[in-house]
Amino acid sequence: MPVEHPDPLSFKAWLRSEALAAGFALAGFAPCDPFVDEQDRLQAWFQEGRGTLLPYLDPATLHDPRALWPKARTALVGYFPYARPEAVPGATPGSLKLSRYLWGPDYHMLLKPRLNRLLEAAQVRWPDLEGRVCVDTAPLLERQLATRAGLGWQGKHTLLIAGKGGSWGFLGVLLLSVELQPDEPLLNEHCGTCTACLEACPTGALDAFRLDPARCLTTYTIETEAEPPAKVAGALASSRWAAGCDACQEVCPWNRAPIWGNPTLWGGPSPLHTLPAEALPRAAAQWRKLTRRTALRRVRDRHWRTTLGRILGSQ
Ligand code: B12
Ligand code: SF4
Ligand code: SF4
Repeated sequence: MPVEHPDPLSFKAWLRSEALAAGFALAGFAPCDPFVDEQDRLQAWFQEGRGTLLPYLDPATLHDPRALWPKARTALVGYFPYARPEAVPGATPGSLKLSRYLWGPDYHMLLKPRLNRLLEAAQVRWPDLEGRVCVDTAPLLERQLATRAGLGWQGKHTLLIAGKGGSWGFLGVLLLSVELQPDEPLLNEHCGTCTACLEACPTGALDAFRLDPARCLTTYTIETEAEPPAKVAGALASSRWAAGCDACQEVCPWNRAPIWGNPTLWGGPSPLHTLPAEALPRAAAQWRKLTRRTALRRVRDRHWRTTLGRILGSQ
């Protein structure tokens, strides 16, 4: 007997409403065709050595979602807000700045199970449906997919701005083996003449729509323990961004009244956010205790100590 499929349009509407019910503030649909327009830009980006500190980014496959998974036809892209108005890095006098995205639980752990459950429920409705969940770690141009799905545009700081919803949100992608009608992509960016993020970046890592990871503070505080160049090390010490960095988003006018994260998920400050810098823990056991169940656990205690040493001097 042939397998019965639901009407694709009502299936798509159901998928979107389930994604929203799972905590995504926005969800859109994009085709998984290669990003032909990005190919030259990608090539230039890698030729300039921008990927050197991020060896997991593969220029040969990044432009094509089907290089990651050949069955991919449609991408459901979700935007999951995380910032809270009361979570302001460095608000307590003397404290260091820890990026907003690290204040709560590890987002991989939050988004992946939600998308996996959505896939399982979808497979019940569409019997031979296959899917792949991608949150951050897959070689996939998530922000470009989000733009294609109509969620927003890549600002000059390169992050996805969901219009008035701002940019304080994670992206999660569910690749599906079925072709569903795509949403209208956003064809234009809305940064206009603004250059606030380029000017606010403590290290000069940004030029319009392009970031140099070898100068971004997030690279040195999260991704690698490699020694930053002197100028970046100076900016790290003076800006006091000790884990991640929000400087380019804090100044963005689109973040004036953003979509805020759910308060029950993204809690208030821990001692790591309020202690004076000199009193912050350096011992591994203390670090592990204070970072339990938070995204900060991804930073190894040795790396944390190195960063503290770089900011405070290694006394
Ligand atoms: C590697 C990576 C990093 C690297 C490099 C960042 C980068 N911009 O590429 C580092 C470690 C620096 C980093 C930092 C951060 N990251 Co990060 N990161 C990623 C990751 C894993 C891959 C990104 C990637 O593929 N980069 C490759 C380059 C080539 O892509 P690109 O910057 O878009 O480059 C294109 C543009 O420059 C364009 N271009 C070039 N010239 C021109 C000219 C014009 C006119 C235009 C329009 C475009 C254009 O062409 C290039 C090629 O397509 C993604 C997850 C994912 N799989 O997508 C998360 C991701 C981008 N990161 C995220 C976050 C939250 C951050 C931080 C905010 C964390 C923090 N607070 O510290 C910072 C922000 C720094 C910043 N301003 O981007 C979120 C962003 C959510 C959002 N709203 O957009 C993502 C999507 C993770 C997630 N799943 O939520 N990250
Ligand atoms: S995250 Fe910080 S260092 Fe990196 S580009 Fe943005 S402002 Fe610059
Ligand atoms: S600060 Fe200005 S230029 Fe930068 S992303 Fe926001 S609107 Fe665009």
